[in-house]
Amino acid sequence: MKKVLLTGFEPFGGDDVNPALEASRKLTGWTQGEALVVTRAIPVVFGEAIATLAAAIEEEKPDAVISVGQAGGRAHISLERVAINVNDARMADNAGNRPEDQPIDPKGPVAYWSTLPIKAIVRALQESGIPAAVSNSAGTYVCNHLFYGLMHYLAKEGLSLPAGFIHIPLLPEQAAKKPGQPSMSLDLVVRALQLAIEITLR
Ligand code: PCA
Repeated sequence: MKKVLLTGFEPFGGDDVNPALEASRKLTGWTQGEALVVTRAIPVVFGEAIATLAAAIEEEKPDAVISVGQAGGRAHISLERVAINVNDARMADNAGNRPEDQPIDPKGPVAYWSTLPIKAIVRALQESGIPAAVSNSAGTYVCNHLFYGLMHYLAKEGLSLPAGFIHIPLLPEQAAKKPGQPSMSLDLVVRALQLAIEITLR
């Protein structure tokens, strides 16, 4: 059995749900083939987000880590390619922090690549009828921050395991309050994450 740590962010920015948290809850304890999924909720707070994830990795000793966040405005599942060493918040996080133009770690490299098989996941999702694409920017808010923190932590600890970040669209009930915004059902998002997990462990 291989353990996959799947994380989902808490709600932020005035929303009362985050599809990433909802999807991760649905997948808690999911097993299929080689996979056992353990999950954690991640606060939308600079610094705390990375600390929460690092503690979870130490505790769970996973074979793979997939972090998930909401990306309003995106119509597809986004397999993030790269995490960059910057915090530049367009709005305050859930603790009121709003860093601008700051490095996440002044001594860290400029960027890290995802080590998930992003192209294979995109192909599998598309073949299953799920809109998906590679994304070349996870933004500069808490999602990119967590993604960078994840890859930096693994590098510093000398852990080479598949790890990366997936952005998902809003839920239909969120989009209903934001006319014109694309959305995706929770069932489809859950299916997409199951496929991503299966392909990552293959
Ligand atoms: N999305 C935000 C932070 C938390 C989340 O789910 C982002 O894309 O940075």
